This record gives sequence, C-alpha cells and structure tokens, in this order.
Amino acid sequence: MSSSVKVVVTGAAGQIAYSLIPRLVDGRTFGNKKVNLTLVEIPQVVEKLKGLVMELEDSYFPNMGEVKYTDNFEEASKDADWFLLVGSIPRGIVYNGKKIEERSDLLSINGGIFVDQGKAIGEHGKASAKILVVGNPANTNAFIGKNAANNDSQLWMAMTMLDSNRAKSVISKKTNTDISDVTNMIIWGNHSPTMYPDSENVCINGVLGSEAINDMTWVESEFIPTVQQRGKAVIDARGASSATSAAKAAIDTVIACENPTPSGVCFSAAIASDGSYDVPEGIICGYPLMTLEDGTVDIKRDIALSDFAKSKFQISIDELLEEKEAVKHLMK
Ligand code: NAX
Repeated sequence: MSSSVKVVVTGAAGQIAYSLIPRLVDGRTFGNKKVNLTLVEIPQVVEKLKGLVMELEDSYFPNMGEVKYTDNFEEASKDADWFLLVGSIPRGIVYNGKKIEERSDLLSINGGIFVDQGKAIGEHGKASAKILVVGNPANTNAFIGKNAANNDSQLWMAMTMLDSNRAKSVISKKTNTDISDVTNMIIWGNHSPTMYPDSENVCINGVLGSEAINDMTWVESEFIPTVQQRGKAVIDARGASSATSAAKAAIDTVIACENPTPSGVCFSAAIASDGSYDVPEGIICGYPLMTLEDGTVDIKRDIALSDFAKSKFQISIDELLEEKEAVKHLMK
C-alpha cells in the first residue's frame, strides 16, 4: 500500500453517512491508499457509531486503516487530510425548545457549529486539508467555517455535485444521450432552489448544450425548475431526503479533487470567490472547477455566460449575499 489518508466525517450516524462511509474505504475513492477514518457525532448519538464500526469491520475492506469514533471534533481534526462535514441540524426539528422553520434560524444554529469546527480545522487539520461541506445551508456553512479556520492553504468547498449529477440525468433523457457522454454540467451559485444549472455550457457528446438542446422554453420551464426542486421531489416521494445520491456525489467530489481534471473538462463544487465571473470576493459560490497536476483546485475561467445565464446566476449570488448578511455576527 503506497500511503495513507485521514478522513474525518461528521454526521456519521446519519443517513447520508451510512452510504458514504463504506465508499471511502472501498479502494476506489482513494485508490491504493490506506484510509484512516475518524467518525464524529454529537454526544447523544455517538455511541451508535460502535455499530457502524462493527459493520465496517465485518465488510472486509482491505484498504481500511484505523477507524475511530468520537464526539470531540477538535481531537478528531488532528492531521486530517479530508473533512466531509455532513452533520448539521435539519429544518423542522425542535432545537433548544424551538421548532426550526426559518432559514435565518437554520443559518444561525448551524453557523455556530461551523465556527467551532472551522477553528479546529484551521488549527489542527493538515495545511493541505480539503473540506467538503454537505450539511445545509452548505455554502454559507462553508463560508463561516472558512472564515473561522483562517488558514488559506486549506480548501473549503460546499457540495453542488448532487445538483450537477441530477442535471446530467435530466439532460441525458432529454437528448437521448448516454449519461457518460454528458460532461461539464456546471451549477452556478448557491446549493438552494436559486442555483443555476447551466444548460448552455454542458457538453453533450462533445457539442455544447446551447447547440445540442436548442429549446429555451424547455430549459426555462422544465429543466431549471426540475433540477432546482429535485431535492424536494425526492423528499415527497421517499419521505426522507436524498441519501445514497448525496453520498455518491460527495465521493464524486473527492475523486474529482484527488485526480487531475482532463483538459477542457470541469466539475462542480462551490468554493470561495476570488472575483471570477464578477462574483463578490469571499462568498462560497458554485463554479466550474478543475484539479491541476499539482493537486490544487482552481476555477475554470473561460466559460462564456449568456445574458440569460448571467441574470439567473445573479439571483443566486444575491441570495448568497443575503445569507452572508444573516451570519455576519459569526464573522471575526
Ligand atoms: P441526518 O439527519 O440523517 O444526519 C445528520 C447527522 O448529523 C445526525 O446524526 C446528527 O446527529 C449529526 N450532527 C448534527 N450536528 C452535528 C455536529 N455538530 N457534529 C457532528 N454531527 C452532527 O441527515 P442526512 O440526511 O444525513 O443529511 C445531512 C445534511 O446533508 C443535512 O443538512 C441535509 O440538508 C444535507 N444535504 C445536502 C445536500 C447537498 O447536496 N449539499 C444534499 C442532501 C442533503 O439534503
């Protein structure tokens, strides 16, 4: 075995984590590396992880290294290479005696969690650590965490890969194309119903969507709303939010960051804006990304946006700015 990687997963007793964690050690995500896992939960739940660890041991994963579980995030974060921050407080639950319905309450409660986790990652995680926030509101949680971490050598991302994978599926059905021939599905903006899935720059069998689809009525009235509302549609159908597809998307993001991106190709995740595409600096925004040969992840800056695209993208940027305003008390 060539080397090892330490991965910290929060929300480890949750439904996404149950699909995610076995994939981390199955030998595909990190190739030949030995994967050491630290699973983190809140104190009320942490002992349940004993059962998950037993199942992992019983699954025969030759690439699995040491597996620990804890409710102490600071301790968990020491020298970690990857942080998959899945844990957060969902909308609708009663928290400290109050039902959490408003997005502003959700932002505040989860924001508090991400201040502490961010500080610990900044101090104790590896300088090269990559952090993928899955727990919602993912972009703003990542914004808060990155600010608290105050460590610019680490890469903070929020997950939009699930939205990208969903959009690929819709495009492949519409164009009768094999899904493996649909690439460069960019999600611009926030992981929320304001996101802008880009049907013009998606690549379908080597042809841009702006040429291959050629049906703006469908794009506006079906494609965009379907992708934006897919999470809710899954909840309505399943009685629970997306889990296995969210886990697969997290794995896809890790693999995309661990391997150089082929020339001309990009993948979707949200990272801190450096002003590219006229997005205000600092907010965690969905962009087209590529992993360079030296392992750094960068924004692909040569995508052309139509006036239609810019107007849709702006709605999501405005929402991110509103969220930033709502959590300003958590910023240093
Ligand atoms: P679950 O409620 O099944 O699991 C969440 C787990 O997080 C719980 O076990 C809880 O105890 C734990 N947790 C809460 N606070 C924690 C903390 N401070 N430290 C460690 N663990 C903590 O939710 P699940 O379905 O797994 O979803 C997890 C999150 O992913 C939710 O916020 C959900 O909204 C979000 N999603 C994000 C998606 C994305 O594309 N970015 C898509 C799927 C999903 O909706």
